[in-house]
Amino acid sequence: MAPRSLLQLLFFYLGLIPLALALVSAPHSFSKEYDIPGAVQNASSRVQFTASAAGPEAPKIHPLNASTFDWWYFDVVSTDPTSLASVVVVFYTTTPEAFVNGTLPGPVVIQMWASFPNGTLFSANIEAESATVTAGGTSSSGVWHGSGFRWSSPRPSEYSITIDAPSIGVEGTIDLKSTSPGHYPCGPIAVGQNMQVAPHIGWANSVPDSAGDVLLAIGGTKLAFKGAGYHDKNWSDQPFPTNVDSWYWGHGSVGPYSVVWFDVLGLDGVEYVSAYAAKDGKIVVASCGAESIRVRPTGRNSTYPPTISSRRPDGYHITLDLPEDGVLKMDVVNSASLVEGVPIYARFIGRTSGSITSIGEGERNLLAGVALSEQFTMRA
Ligand SMILES: *[C@@H]1O[C@H](CO)[C@@H](O)[C@H](O)[C@H]1NC(C)=O
Ligand SMILES: *[C@@H]1O[C@H](CO)[C@@H](O)[C@H](O)[C@H]1NC(C)=O
Ligand SMILES: *[C@@H]1O[C@H](CO)[C@@H](O)[C@H](O)[C@H]1NC(C)=O
Ligand SMILES: *[C@@H]1O[C@H](CO)[C@@H](O)[C@H](O)[C@H]1NC(C)=O
Ligand SMILES: *[C@@H]1O[C@H](CO)[C@@H](O)[C@H](O)[C@H]1NC(C)=O
Ligand SMILES: CC(=O)N[C@H]1CO[C@H](CO)[C@@H](O)[C@@H]1O
Repeated sequence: MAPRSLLQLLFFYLGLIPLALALVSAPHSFSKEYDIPGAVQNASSRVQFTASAAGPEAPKIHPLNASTFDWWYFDVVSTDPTSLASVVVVFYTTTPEAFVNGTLPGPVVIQMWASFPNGTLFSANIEAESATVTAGGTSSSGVWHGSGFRWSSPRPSEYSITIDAPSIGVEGTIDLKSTSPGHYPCGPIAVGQNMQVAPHIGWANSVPDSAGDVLLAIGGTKLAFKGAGYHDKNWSDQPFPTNVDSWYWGHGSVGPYSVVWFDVLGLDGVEYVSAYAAKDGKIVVASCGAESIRVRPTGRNSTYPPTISSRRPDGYHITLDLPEDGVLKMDVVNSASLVEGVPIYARFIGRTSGSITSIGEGERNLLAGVALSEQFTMRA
């Protein structure tokens, strides 16, 4: 009898292996795969602006038509104060008309920008044949077929971009390990949340801050650095210029806080905002309340609202209302421009400083950090 029960035992434990594997891979087990064709569809798109169980990473536009866009954005900025190194990669599904007029081919395309430690810039666009996105929970992967660019989640809340694109002379990896919980414009990641940061502008920020690790070769020159990484996605059911007058967006750290700001002036004349700050891996504010945040340009050329001719301020002053910690004031001083030659758009690396003012403790200065910011203006 003994050998038989040993065998039974063996089969019992063997039976557990698939179960154990299923449990280990549970975060991925609800993933869904989406195929995005390389041609724009002549159909009305279904567009999602209320969060569902499909999560922040899933495509929000089905199918992509000529007036919609849906994309996935990643960046890393060096945290070494002596370095101007950065990288930005955007996986787009958009027509040239839906975003900003022919600055991009389309509809399935990658845009990449990098800056070397001395500030020298690199940028390239690369077209893909079609795309496949797999998304579930805080994991996703995307393959832009034929471009040499893909990303995946080796573990939940981790993202790894792999590049093998000889046509533009770029290869290597960009890794993000999230340190701050994701959010939607008005609150944490949860089913039922509003996903519009301004009318018709969808936004989901899976990685507000992370430990970023970049190892690239660009035209045979190595670009390797560690820094603050960020990942989000945005989408719309209408062409971008239909709804946006101007906006300020960025992410940065100051003291113990990881901050993401969004301050949009809609074409309807209304200012829409989204405030996010996290500390010790927990959200301290995630709000779209009108008083939760204010972002204004500072220094030279600080016209507000910004116009196409006055578009490059020295920096930004950002005030956030943190419900428990007090009022966070943050100044960003731009130290390098990362995009040249696009009149309606600017992107900067910046250095931050700031203070927190709380009842009882007065105003305390915070340790400096780095930021990556952008502004759009459609105003002549
Ligand atoms: C799109 O479909 C509509 C309705 O079927 C048709 O009238 C129109 O000509 C089509 N447009 C294009 C560009 O194919
Ligand atoms: C695309 O879909 C959107 C949302 O359904 C719709 O408003 C728009 O008219 C469509 N555009 C085209 C060019 O079919
Ligand atoms: C788009 O192109 C039109 C026509 O050339 C031009 O009037 C408009 O200013 C452009 N918009 C942007 C955002 O570049
Ligand atoms: C800046 O760094 C890049 C990459 O290492 C190099 O190719 C370039 O010559 C440098 N430029 C200057 C002005 O030193
Ligand atoms: C989407 O978000 C990224 C970063 O948040 C930003 O670079 C991009 O301009 C945004 N665009 C739109 C149209 O929402
Ligand atoms: C467009 C614009 O106003 N540019 C100004 C930005 O600030 C510098 C320094 O004051 C001026 O020289 C530019 O003319």
